[in-house]
Amino acid sequence: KTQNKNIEDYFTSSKPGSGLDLSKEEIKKSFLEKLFYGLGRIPTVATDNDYYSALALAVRDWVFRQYVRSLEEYAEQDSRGVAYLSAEYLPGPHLGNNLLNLSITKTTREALADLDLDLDKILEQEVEPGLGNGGLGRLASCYLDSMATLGVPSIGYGIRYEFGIFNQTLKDGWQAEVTDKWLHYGNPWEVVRPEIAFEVKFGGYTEHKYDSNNKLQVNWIPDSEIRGTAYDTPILGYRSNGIIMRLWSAEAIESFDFAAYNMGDYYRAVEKKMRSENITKVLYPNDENLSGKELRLKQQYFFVSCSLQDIIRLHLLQGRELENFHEKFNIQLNDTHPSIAVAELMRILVDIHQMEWDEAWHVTRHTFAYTNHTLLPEALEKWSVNLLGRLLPRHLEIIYEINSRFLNELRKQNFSTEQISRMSLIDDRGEPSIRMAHLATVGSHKVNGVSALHSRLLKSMVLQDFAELWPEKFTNVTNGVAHRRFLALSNPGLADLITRKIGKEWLTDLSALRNLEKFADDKSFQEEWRNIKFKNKERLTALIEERTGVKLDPSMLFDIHVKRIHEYKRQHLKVLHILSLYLRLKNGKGKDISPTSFIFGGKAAPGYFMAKRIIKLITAVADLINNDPEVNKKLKVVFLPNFSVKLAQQVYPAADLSEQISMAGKEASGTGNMKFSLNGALTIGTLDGANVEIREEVGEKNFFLFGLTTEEVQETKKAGYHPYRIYEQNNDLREVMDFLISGKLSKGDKELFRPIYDNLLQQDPYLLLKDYQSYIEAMDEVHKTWKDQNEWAKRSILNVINMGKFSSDRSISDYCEDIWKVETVKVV
Ligand code: CRA
Repeated sequence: KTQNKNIEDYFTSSKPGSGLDLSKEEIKKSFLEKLFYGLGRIPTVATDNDYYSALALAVRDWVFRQYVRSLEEYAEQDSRGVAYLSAEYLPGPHLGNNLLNLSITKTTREALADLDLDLDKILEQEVEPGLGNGGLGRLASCYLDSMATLGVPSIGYGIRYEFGIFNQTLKDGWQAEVTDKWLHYGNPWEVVRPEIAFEVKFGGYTEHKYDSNNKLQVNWIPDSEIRGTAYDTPILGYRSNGIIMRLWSAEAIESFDFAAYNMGDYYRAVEKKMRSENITKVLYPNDENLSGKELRLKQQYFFVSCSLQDIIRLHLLQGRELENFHEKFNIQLNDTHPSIAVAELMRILVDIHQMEWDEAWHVTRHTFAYTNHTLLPEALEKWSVNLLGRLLPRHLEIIYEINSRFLNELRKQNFSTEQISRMSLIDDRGEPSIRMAHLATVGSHKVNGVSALHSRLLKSMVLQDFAELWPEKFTNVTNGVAHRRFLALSNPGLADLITRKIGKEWLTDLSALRNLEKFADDKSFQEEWRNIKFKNKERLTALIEERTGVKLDPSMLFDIHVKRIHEYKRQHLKVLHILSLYLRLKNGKGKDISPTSFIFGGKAAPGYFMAKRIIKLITAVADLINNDPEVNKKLKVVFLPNFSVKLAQQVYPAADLSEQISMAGKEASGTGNMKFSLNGALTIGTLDGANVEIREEVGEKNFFLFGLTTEEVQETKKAGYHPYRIYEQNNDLREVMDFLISGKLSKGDKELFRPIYDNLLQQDPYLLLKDYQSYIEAMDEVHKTWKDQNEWAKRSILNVINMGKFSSDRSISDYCEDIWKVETVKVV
């Protein structure tokens, strides 16, 4: 660390000014300076991407101002901090959101117009970082937004994947994956910190020795080592603090293979370098069986190890002792992906800093908190003992030690052998493996689910034994969404109307939307409301036509199902409904059907056979219906490829109906459900995840409910479920099902959709047939309600104004109070 009095004096005397509310002239000047001298471009050669980069660089400076001001505040207050560990982030485009948070969107638009440039065109240039799969990654980004806005001293740690989630295209109606090259045109938002770099070890063996004080000393002798370098992206809150998202990128340690190098085997040395850099090359698309994937475990340990080393560095830099590490830092584990951190912190404290085991364990347990995001058995992470022991031999020993102490405790408390083997961190039925959720639970002081229902099920099913042992450890934090991005930024029409009526308070307190209640019945307000929705639908219609060639009619009901494609989310139940409408129309029984456009979007994991076939089914149904003049005035179907945050921002504002139709008990929370309602869509849904709470908030009348409850699902399965019987008894359903294998969807190929047909008739694990009739009836109710446009508008308004609870600001406040116990410090 260099001491430079002059610079320090300058810094303290010229307190960094605010980055907010800049003037048109300031913006213009910075933009042009970045273009000319930051990028070295002259007007004759500058491209749209140069304009985008120049503006991004200018904006980044202002965001950093807010960040620097925040750091000063935190240092002064000596606050307790939060490190959010997440293997995934989906920030979405940064530029528009930062302009909004700096309150300079309008001024920037004017500044650029003076230069004959169009802000919207420049915004369009941004390629978003696709560093996540879906809900979990997007949630992490919403949380960074709210942590910044609320002034939580915090940092988000993750992985800088060179290739993020694949881009989805359609080939002959099937999903085809294309590599995501988000860094191709550079990334103006990040700053590399070559001096914030840590070494991470892998493999090898351990040596156990007693030192002169007869204390056991364990030495890990790895067989390879790589370096992780920090890349920082500043994240700005709304007219508030800046925080850092710090992503680690792997690189080889040059000197590692000196032997080979010196022997003249230059190529082998470089080859090895390339291999170690593989660690952060690509994000794993989820839903596949990841348990054997060595590189995935390497990614997890790599980013955890870098992050912990960094947090400890920050702690020691402030002259503190490790004994009170937990009093200064909270580390939140976003699912089990970073849960190896429990063993890693123990290793650092015990092996490197010579702390006694018991004290280290006390510090560790009080540092971590764990959020569970899923009950799906196939998604609960387990690592084979064999693999983990080979990659992380010392961690395996530590996990065994944690486990043996834990199980001893249980024995002392007279737990049964059966219970003890259920709770063990090691599952030794079959190939021995480590239950990462157990490791995270034992190593944390709080465990939370992501909706009231999910947290309840977590306690009564997956972690039941633990919840009985430590009831106070378990809590709920219902998910929330960044309402500034998903309403203020992406639905400017609606945001404007709201602000005109009730002022800007809702931007920082979403529950202020309740002040609109008096307008819910006001006819002229309803009309304005409807006009805004219509304009949003026109915009989406244009985009869909451009991307797919299908032209929708914005006066139709826009019925939208966007999310990852997964059987439990039941996109194929929606398809059965569409086919039932099609057949009704064909049979001349369709007079009650309201003209509807069905819009689907979402990626399937590349190795997920059924999900990919469901996409093909949707596109086949779309081809059939859109090209049939007998029905295509009333029905249109479209699959919008490559769903992303950027696309989502155009989709939610244009929705009339939000499909949230997972089998009850499977969707931990959902967050798309919140974004739809926030933009005035009504929901058709089951009592699953956060749907339950959304329905509570918006009122039963304003939510189309159908389907079995979680308890009924369990009972149905217990009693022995026979989907074939339902098929036999329900004529309409039978007609729809048989249509799947009639060949009419597939140019005569009767086998194409047979896997779906067979699966539903023989197993139907997600109870589509069981919920079918109830869904059809609820949809009929939707179509009836749509015919009364005033009533629909009223319900839409009531949805939006009751969304206060679902801001991620509320979620983060809950985390602060219940789990992190941190004070917020806001700079303005
Ligand atoms: N797939 C859940 O399934 C939830 C998000 C965020 C998920 C969603 O219902 O809204 O997390 N679970 O909490 C998950 O990723 C590993 O588990 C998701 O995105």
